[in-house]
Amino acid sequence: MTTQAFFPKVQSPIRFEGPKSKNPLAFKYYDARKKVRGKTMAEHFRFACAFWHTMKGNGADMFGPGAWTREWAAGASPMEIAEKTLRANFEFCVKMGIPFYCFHDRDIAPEGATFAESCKNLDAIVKLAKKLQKETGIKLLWGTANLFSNPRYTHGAGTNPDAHVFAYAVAQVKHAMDATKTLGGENYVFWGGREGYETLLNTNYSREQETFARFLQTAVDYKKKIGFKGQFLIEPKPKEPSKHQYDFDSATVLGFLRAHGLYEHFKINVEANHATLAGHTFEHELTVAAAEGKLGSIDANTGDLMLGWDTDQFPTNLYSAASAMMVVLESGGLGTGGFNFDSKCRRGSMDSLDLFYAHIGGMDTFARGLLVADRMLSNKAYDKFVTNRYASWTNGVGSAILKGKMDAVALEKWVLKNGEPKLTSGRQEMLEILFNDSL
Ligand code: XLS
Ligand code: CA
Ligand code: CA
Repeated sequence: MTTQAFFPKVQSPIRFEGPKSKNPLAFKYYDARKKVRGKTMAEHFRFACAFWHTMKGNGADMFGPGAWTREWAAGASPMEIAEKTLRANFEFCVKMGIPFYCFHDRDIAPEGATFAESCKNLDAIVKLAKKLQKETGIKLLWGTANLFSNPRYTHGAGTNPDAHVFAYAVAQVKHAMDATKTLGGENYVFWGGREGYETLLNTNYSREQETFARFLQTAVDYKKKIGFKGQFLIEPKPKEPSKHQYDFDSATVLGFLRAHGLYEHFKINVEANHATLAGHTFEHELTVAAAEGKLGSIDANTGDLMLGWDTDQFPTNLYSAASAMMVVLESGGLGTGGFNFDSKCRRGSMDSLDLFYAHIGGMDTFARGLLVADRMLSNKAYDKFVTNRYASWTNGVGSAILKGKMDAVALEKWVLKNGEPKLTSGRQEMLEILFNDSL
């Protein structure tokens, strides 16, 4: 593949060695070919590497700039670095056995002095990416446009008070969608990093809702125009960088799409860390999306509940992964989506070998979560529990209510005749034991 190896400490692809292995550079649970409920683990997860963290990460945090320079991040020009970084991405994915990657336009190619130059840079890198995808078999899970780093987007992109910035953002999305289409991307993501506001003293909320809808509609129209077949995804996040972000959570996004005639065109990309920032669990956000058949893809990471910000850590919590996998299994899987590691190594993990440990840990956590979810859902003591709890809706008065056959008068009559309902335990503690027993 590439002539230069950026990860010489890992000579051959990471293998599955089973739970007894003591090798930290091996999978203990993720066995790509193992079948669970009729699908291989590889098919369940469709894991992806997040270019911006894995390849571009430099240990920066909000109290310090980059702390290290990766082997591929030095070169004579921004384009030379971009090319090396792209090659490192493919080497990493191949060695990890990760079949997909995801990018923002400005991760893979540097922004130029003008819009035209930025487009030219992106086109050149996309050409190389296409070649490397072909050589390695690694595919693009999704592409997106970075509409939040450049100062021009300080007051938003699709919600900017200045129509000039709106126009720029649409032009950038157009080009990023072209790139995603050229690379056979299976999805295209919209994350509204600065689509929100800081203070109502300078904000026309209704106008911003209107222009945001127009922004998304423009993308929908362009998608149709070029025949891009990938799935559009919106990624909710309640705050950070803006104080009030419009795409607060799954429920808010679905309501917004419905209100603006955009519902059929989008699904949701649920990120675990954004769920907890919104005061929800990861599985809650997955459930809300899945309930409407809108669970499109997952950004697999975790926050730190002791820190109030988006730490984008690699997932290690088995309880959370298993809870999430129960929702994924019950909803029938992610379709064209996958599990993208929108996660970064900590500032103190400066060795590029740490990237391997991090991804292995994340993949094993989810693989184990899948096995636990399967055990829990197959447990005879559990599998009918929820169905039975709602049995009153399948016949008698419940079924008549759902069919709209019981108005308030009829229900008053029914209650007068049938008296007080009997209280039934929700058995939460018993179910928690069953869940823990499956771990
Ligand atoms: C930031 C988001 C971002 C999106 C893609 O918090 O997670 O990385 O996933 O723009
Ligand atoms: Ca994300
Ligand atoms: Ca995040």
